[in-house]
Amino acid sequence: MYTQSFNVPDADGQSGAPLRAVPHDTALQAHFDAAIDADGKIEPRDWMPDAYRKTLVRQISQHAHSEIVGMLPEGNWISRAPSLKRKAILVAKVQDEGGHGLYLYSAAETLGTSRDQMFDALHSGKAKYSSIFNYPTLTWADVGVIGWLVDGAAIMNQIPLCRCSYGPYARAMIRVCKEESFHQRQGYEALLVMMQGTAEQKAMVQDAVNRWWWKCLAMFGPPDADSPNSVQGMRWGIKRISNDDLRQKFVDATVPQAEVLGVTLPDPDLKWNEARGHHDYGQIDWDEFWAVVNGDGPCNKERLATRVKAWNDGAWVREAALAHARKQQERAMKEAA
Ligand code: BYC
Repeated sequence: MYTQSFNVPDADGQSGAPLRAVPHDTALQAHFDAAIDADGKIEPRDWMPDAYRKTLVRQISQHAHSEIVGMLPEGNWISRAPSLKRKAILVAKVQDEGGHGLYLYSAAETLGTSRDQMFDALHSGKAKYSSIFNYPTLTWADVGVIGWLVDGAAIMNQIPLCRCSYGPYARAMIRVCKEESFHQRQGYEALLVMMQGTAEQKAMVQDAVNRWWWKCLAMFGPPDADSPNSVQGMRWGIKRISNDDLRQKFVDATVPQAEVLGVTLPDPDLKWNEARGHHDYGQIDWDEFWAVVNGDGPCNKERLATRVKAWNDGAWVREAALAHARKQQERAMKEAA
């Protein structure tokens, strides 16, 4: 998927490493601006301002980390899924999230950062990943609610990224969104089944919705007025819809789904506003959001420790794979000689 973008010739018509060392030049800047203004795509071999590159590395690597850490809360339920069917669905979903992380690391690599650098940033606690994955999954209903609400929020945020100005990111997001749509539906369907079950099952679903609703609204990021990266991100066509507008779209889309499901969204201020043509909703606890983003959520330490352990435990697999690749290459060279 990404390799095709390496075929785009650079300013000298040569191919090779990304153009990082090209000095700032007004003609190059003008060319870049014109491409952005025309809603065109920027490809890895195109000249781009350093700040654009840095913003993309920040966002794409955070996104990749979110997918990888996002495997943990649900992975926790694979061994306890209530039936073989639910287990097979959950295994496939968690595996998809791992795949999304890999597409996204590949997209970030086209910007000249290495996977090792990105992993180091995650494992040392320097890199951010989505706040939502620092909360525990207490019951089976949490798995359904993650599919319905967390993946639902993720799709709302990610569909506009399919039109992001950076080609490799936009193309990765097209596939990610298709898979996320299956994730959202499987979660909603699992909840529909539970809501036709016993009073205890219904209460379990309502309890999970109560615990996840506000965290999902916060997932879209700080209010536009407090979002330092938004204005430039929108100017560059990386972000297409603002944090607040996406949050509003999510609320409006979710209210009727909650009605069909038969659950109450835990917000006494949630009501349709005829004049705005949208639902009004209550105050998000931004102090809690920033505490979680800054490492102080209920599961931050556990999530990071699990990832670091998985990385360390997997060292022998990486070494073996590299040794195997080296041997294969040596054999191929001998045969060719
Ligand atoms: N959590 O200026 P802002 C998934 C940070 S994976 C943590 O608005 P921006 C799934 C933000 O990074 C879902 N941090 O930033 C996987 C910035 O800090 P830095 C992940 C957050 O970039 C498995 C600061 O706050 N999706 O769905 O313009 C299973 C100020 O924010 C959060 C993506 O990553 C947060 N929630 O907008 C199931 C999508 N929100 O970097 C599901 C791609 C904000 O300046 N990312 N921050 O230190 C984006 O669309 C944008 O980066 C954001 C933030 C909307 C998240």
